[in-house]
Amino acid sequence: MTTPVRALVFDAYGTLFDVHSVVAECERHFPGRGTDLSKQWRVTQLEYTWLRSLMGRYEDFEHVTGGALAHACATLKLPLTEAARSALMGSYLRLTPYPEVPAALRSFGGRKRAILSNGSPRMLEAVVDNAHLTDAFDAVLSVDALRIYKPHPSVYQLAVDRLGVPVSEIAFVSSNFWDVSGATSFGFRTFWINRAGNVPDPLGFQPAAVLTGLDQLAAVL
Ligand code: LAC
Repeated sequence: MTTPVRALVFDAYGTLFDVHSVVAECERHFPGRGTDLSKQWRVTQLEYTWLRSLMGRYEDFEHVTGGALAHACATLKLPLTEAARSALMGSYLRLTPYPEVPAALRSFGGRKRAILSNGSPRMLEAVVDNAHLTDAFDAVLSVDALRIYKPHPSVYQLAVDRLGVPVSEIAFVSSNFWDVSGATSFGFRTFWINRAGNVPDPLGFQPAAVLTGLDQLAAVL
Protein backbone atom coordinates (compact mmCIF):
# COMPACT_ATOMS: atom_id res chain seq x y z
CA MET A 1 0.00 0.00 0.00
CA THR A 2 1.38 3.44 -0.85
CA THR A 3 1.79 5.99 1.92
CA PRO A 4 -1.05 8.54 1.90
CA VAL A 5 -0.26 12.01 0.56
CA ARG A 6 -0.66 14.55 3.34
CA ALA A 7 0.84 17.56 1.62
CA LEU A 8 1.11 18.88 -1.92
CA VAL A 9 4.03 21.06 -2.93
CA PHE A 10 3.77 22.96 -6.19
CA ASP A 11 6.31 24.62 -8.42
CA ALA A 12 5.09 28.10 -9.37
CA TYR A 13 6.42 29.32 -12.71
CA GLY A 14 5.29 27.22 -15.64
CA THR A 15 3.27 24.92 -13.35
CA LEU A 16 0.65 27.13 -11.69
CA PHE A 17 1.40 30.36 -13.57
CA ASP A 18 1.94 30.61 -17.29
CA VAL A 19 5.34 32.27 -17.82
CA HIS A 20 4.37 32.83 -21.43
CA SER A 21 1.45 35.04 -20.45
CA VAL A 22 4.07 37.80 -20.89
CA VAL A 23 3.87 37.26 -24.67
CA ALA A 24 1.21 39.97 -25.08
CA GLU A 25 3.37 42.55 -23.30
CA CYS A 26 6.46 41.42 -25.26
CA GLU A 27 4.44 41.74 -28.47
CA ARG A 28 3.32 45.26 -27.52
CA HIS A 29 6.95 46.42 -27.35
CA PHE A 30 8.38 44.19 -30.09
CA PRO A 31 5.63 43.37 -32.63
CA GLY A 32 6.07 39.97 -34.25
CA ARG A 33 8.79 38.95 -31.76
CA GLY A 34 6.74 38.34 -28.60
CA THR A 35 6.88 34.55 -28.63
CA ASP A 36 10.59 34.43 -29.45
CA LEU A 37 11.40 36.91 -26.69
CA SER A 38 9.28 35.13 -24.11
CA LYS A 39 10.97 31.78 -24.85
CA GLN A 40 14.49 33.20 -24.88
CA TRP A 41 13.79 35.12 -21.67
CA ARG A 42 12.58 32.02 -19.80
CA VAL A 43 15.41 29.75 -21.01
CA THR A 44 18.03 32.35 -20.04
CA GLN A 45 16.39 32.96 -16.67
CA LEU A 46 16.65 29.27 -15.79
CA GLU A 47 20.26 29.06 -17.03
CA TYR A 48 21.21 31.95 -14.78
CA THR A 49 19.69 30.23 -11.73
CA TRP A 50 21.83 27.15 -12.40
CA LEU A 51 24.96 29.17 -13.16
CA ARG A 52 24.62 31.29 -10.03
CA SER A 53 23.98 28.22 -7.87
CA LEU A 54 27.04 26.43 -9.24
CA MET A 55 29.19 29.52 -8.74
CA GLY A 56 27.87 30.17 -5.24
CA ARG A 57 26.85 33.65 -6.42
CA TYR A 58 23.20 33.94 -5.47
CA GLU A 59 21.18 36.96 -6.52
CA ASP A 60 17.43 36.84 -6.10
CA PHE A 61 15.02 35.78 -8.85
CA GLU A 62 14.02 39.33 -9.68
CA HIS A 63 17.66 40.20 -10.36
CA VAL A 64 18.10 37.00 -12.41
CA THR A 65 14.89 37.64 -14.35
CA GLY A 66 15.96 41.20 -15.14
CA GLY A 67 19.40 40.09 -16.32
CA ALA A 68 17.85 37.36 -18.44
CA LEU A 69 15.47 39.87 -20.06
CA ALA A 70 18.37 42.17 -20.97
CA HIS A 71 20.40 39.30 -22.41
CA ALA A 72 17.45 37.83 -24.31
CA CYS A 73 16.73 41.23 -25.92
CA ALA A 74 20.41 41.72 -26.82
CA THR A 75 20.56 38.21 -28.30
CA LEU A 76 17.46 38.84 -30.41
CA LYS A 77 18.67 42.36 -31.30
CA LEU A 78 15.64 44.03 -29.70
CA PRO A 79 16.35 47.48 -28.20
CA LEU A 80 15.18 47.38 -24.58
CA THR A 81 14.17 50.84 -23.36
CA GLU A 82 13.80 51.53 -19.66
CA ALA A 83 10.02 51.86 -20.18
CA ALA A 84 9.82 48.44 -21.88
CA ARG A 85 12.05 46.85 -19.24
CA SER A 86 9.88 48.19 -16.46
CA ALA A 87 6.62 47.11 -18.18
CA LEU A 88 7.94 43.61 -18.93
CA MET A 89 9.24 43.08 -15.40
CA GLY A 90 5.89 44.29 -14.11
CA SER A 91 4.08 41.74 -16.25
CA TYR A 92 6.01 38.99 -14.45
CA LEU A 93 4.18 39.99 -11.26
CA ARG A 94 0.83 39.44 -12.99
CA LEU A 95 1.38 36.11 -14.74
CA THR A 96 -1.92 34.36 -15.24
CA PRO A 97 -2.65 30.98 -13.66
CA TYR A 98 -3.42 28.17 -16.10
CA PRO A 99 -7.23 28.00 -16.51
CA GLU A 100 -7.79 24.81 -14.48
CA VAL A 101 -5.51 25.83 -11.60
CA PRO A 102 -7.77 27.88 -9.27
CA ALA A 103 -10.49 25.19 -9.07
CA ALA A 104 -7.99 22.31 -8.97
CA LEU A 105 -6.20 23.82 -5.95
CA ARG A 106 -9.45 23.50 -4.05
CA SER A 107 -9.96 19.83 -4.92
CA PHE A 108 -7.40 18.26 -2.59
CA GLY A 109 -9.47 17.91 0.58
CA GLY A 110 -7.68 18.57 3.87
CA ARG A 111 -4.16 18.12 2.49
CA LYS A 112 -1.66 20.90 3.06
CA ARG A 113 -0.79 22.92 -0.05
CA ALA A 114 2.37 24.90 -0.55
CA ILE A 115 4.31 26.64 -3.28
CA LEU A 116 8.05 25.93 -3.39
CA SER A 117 9.64 28.26 -5.89
CA ASN A 118 12.75 29.96 -7.16
CA GLY A 119 10.75 33.20 -7.06
CA SER A 120 11.66 35.89 -4.55
CA PRO A 121 9.15 36.41 -1.73
CA ARG A 122 8.10 39.75 -3.29
CA MET A 123 7.48 38.22 -6.72
CA LEU A 124 5.60 35.24 -5.32
CA GLU A 125 3.42 37.32 -3.07
CA ALA A 126 2.52 39.59 -5.98
CA VAL A 127 1.69 36.84 -8.47
CA VAL A 128 -0.33 34.79 -5.96
CA ASP A 129 -2.20 37.84 -4.70
CA ASN A 130 -2.91 39.12 -8.23
CA ALA A 131 -4.49 35.74 -9.09
CA HIS A 132 -6.58 35.81 -5.87
CA LEU A 133 -4.98 32.54 -4.75
CA THR A 134 -3.56 33.59 -1.38
CA ASP A 135 -6.16 31.53 0.50
CA ALA A 136 -5.40 28.45 -1.60
CA PHE A 137 -2.04 27.87 0.12
CA ASP A 138 -0.88 27.03 3.62
CA ALA A 139 2.62 28.25 2.77
CA VAL A 140 4.48 30.05 -0.02
CA LEU A 141 8.13 29.01 0.25
CA SER A 142 10.95 30.77 -1.57
CA VAL A 143 14.50 29.56 -2.16
CA ASP A 144 15.54 33.04 -1.06
CA ALA A 145 15.76 31.78 2.53
CA LEU A 146 18.56 29.44 1.39
CA ARG A 147 20.21 31.59 -1.30
CA ILE A 148 20.46 28.70 -3.75
CA TYR A 149 18.16 27.59 -6.57
CA LYS A 150 16.41 24.39 -7.52
CA PRO A 151 17.28 21.59 -8.04
CA HIS A 152 19.65 21.78 -5.05
CA PRO A 153 18.40 19.19 -2.52
CA SER A 154 18.35 21.77 0.29
CA VAL A 155 15.49 23.53 -1.52
CA TYR A 156 13.26 20.44 -1.42
CA GLN A 157 14.27 19.87 2.22
CA LEU A 158 12.92 23.35 2.99
CA ALA A 159 9.39 22.13 2.20
CA VAL A 160 9.79 19.14 4.53
CA ASP A 161 11.06 21.35 7.34
CA ARG A 162 8.48 24.11 6.93
CA LEU A 163 5.48 21.83 6.46
CA GLY A 164 6.47 19.36 9.17
CA VAL A 165 5.36 16.46 6.96
CA PRO A 166 7.66 13.46 6.24
CA VAL A 167 9.22 13.22 2.76
CA SER A 168 7.25 10.05 2.00
CA GLU A 169 3.93 11.86 2.55
CA ILE A 170 4.63 14.80 0.27
CA ALA A 171 3.65 14.92 -3.40
CA PHE A 172 5.65 17.35 -5.50
CA VAL A 173 4.07 18.79 -8.63
CA SER A 174 5.88 20.55 -11.46
CA SER A 175 5.67 21.12 -15.19
CA ASN A 176 9.44 21.53 -15.40
CA PHE A 177 10.93 18.08 -15.94
CA TRP A 178 14.31 19.14 -14.53
CA ASP A 179 12.47 20.14 -11.32
CA VAL A 180 10.59 16.82 -11.28
CA SER A 181 13.98 15.10 -11.64
CA GLY A 182 15.47 17.09 -8.75
CA ALA A 183 12.48 16.43 -6.52
CA THR A 184 12.42 12.72 -7.38
CA SER A 185 16.14 12.47 -6.71
CA PHE A 186 15.53 14.12 -3.34
CA GLY A 187 12.89 11.54 -2.44
CA PHE A 188 9.53 13.12 -3.18
CA ARG A 189 6.73 11.33 -4.96
CA THR A 190 6.45 13.48 -8.08
CA PHE A 191 3.79 14.38 -10.60
CA TRP A 192 4.70 15.90 -13.94
CA ILE A 193 2.14 18.27 -15.47
CA ASN A 194 3.10 17.99 -19.11
CA ARG A 195 0.67 20.37 -20.81
CA ALA A 196 3.00 21.07 -23.71
CA GLY A 197 3.82 17.50 -24.73
CA ASN A 198 7.50 17.95 -23.79
CA VAL A 199 10.03 15.14 -23.95
CA PRO A 200 11.38 14.00 -20.56
CA ASP A 201 15.08 14.55 -19.88
CA PRO A 202 17.04 11.29 -19.59
CA LEU A 203 18.45 12.08 -16.16
CA GLY A 204 17.39 8.76 -14.62
CA PHE A 205 14.32 9.91 -12.67
CA GLN A 206 10.68 9.23 -13.39
CA PRO A 207 7.55 10.81 -11.91
CA ALA A 208 4.85 8.69 -10.30
CA ALA A 209 2.45 9.95 -12.97
CA VAL A 210 2.35 12.24 -15.99
CA LEU A 211 -0.72 14.46 -16.27
CA THR A 212 -1.82 17.06 -18.79
CA GLY A 213 -3.47 19.39 -16.27
CA LEU A 214 -3.67 20.03 -12.55
CA ASP A 215 -7.33 19.02 -12.62
CA GLN A 216 -6.22 15.39 -13.10
CA LEU A 217 -4.12 15.27 -9.94
CA ALA A 218 -6.71 14.64 -7.21
CA ALA A 219 -7.82 11.41 -8.93
CA VAL A 220 -4.33 9.86 -8.85
CA LEU A 221 -3.32 10.70 -5.27
C1 LAC B 1 9.96 27.92 -9.92
C2 LAC B 1 10.57 27.84 -11.30
C3 LAC B 1 11.53 26.76 -11.41
O1 LAC B 1 8.84 28.38 -9.73
O2 LAC B 1 9.63 27.61 -12.26
O3 LAC B 1 10.68 27.52 -9.00
